[in-house]
Amino acid sequence: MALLSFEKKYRVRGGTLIGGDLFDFWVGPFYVGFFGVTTAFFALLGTILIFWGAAHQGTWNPWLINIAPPDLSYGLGAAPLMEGGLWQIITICAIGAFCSWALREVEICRKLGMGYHVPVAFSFAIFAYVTLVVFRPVLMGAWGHGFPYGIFSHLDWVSNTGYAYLHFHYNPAHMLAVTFFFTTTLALALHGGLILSAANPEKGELMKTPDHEDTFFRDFIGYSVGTLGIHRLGLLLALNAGFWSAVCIIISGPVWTKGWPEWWNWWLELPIWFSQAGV
Ligand code: UQ2
Repeated sequence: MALLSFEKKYRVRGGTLIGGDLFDFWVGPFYVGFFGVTTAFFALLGTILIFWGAAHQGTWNPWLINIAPPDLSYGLGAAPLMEGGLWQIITICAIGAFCSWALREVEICRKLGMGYHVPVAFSFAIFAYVTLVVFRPVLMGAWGHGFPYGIFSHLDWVSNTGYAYLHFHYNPAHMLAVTFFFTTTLALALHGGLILSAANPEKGELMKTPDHEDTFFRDFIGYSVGTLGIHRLGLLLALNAGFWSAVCIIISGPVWTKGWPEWWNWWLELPIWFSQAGV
């Protein structure tokens, strides 16, 4: 179907979650929708508040702008605007914008009669963010455990939080998350390379088909995961990367308060080792 007739067929009203026909229209190429409006509202307000906070701090150096969460002494209460209150409102704006964006994806999926894979995937990213700034701080009893909004400041937070558990790479969930991140890049590199190699033939030759893609990997490693399979695999790998990232940070503090290297003592304590007298 040509693009123009496709749009004529599918750019129709309906499929909205709330509000009915309100905002159920397009502005140029963009679908507006109720959640487009709420996304714009939260994103704009949050961004303005970051700039407002920067103005009060007296730095416009983009590397140094820092909107910090409240001091731990405020616990889970509301803090004064310039002492973490701004961070609290900006966090609400961020969550409002991210969730609105996900629901906007849902509405567009419904209009087109597609599956919800994209909003489901995005929800894993939202879950990882909300774990950092809401779930873990709530479990640890203070908003001050959230990470600060700033380029260098959030890097310092990651480093400090890592060292608080002595060596974060010994965190088993962190190991899983890192492994999934790397495997995602491996899968995307293989897939991107394979598609481009088939789609870019020698000058004057025709583009190759998926049979060539299958055959390359069958010749190469005796197995092809398939054209649909590689996308299932990619989604599975990417979602696991985000999921285990959230798990690795939520267990650091609420579940395990010691250094992560010490967690592995269960291995040394297995009753399978030859005992030494008195040990
Ligand atoms: C494949 C296939 C694709 C692909 C890729 C493969 C025709 C176009 C990349 C090969 C992938 C395999 C064998 C899985 C590798 C496993 C991990 C965990 C990275 O067979 O089908 O479709 O893009």
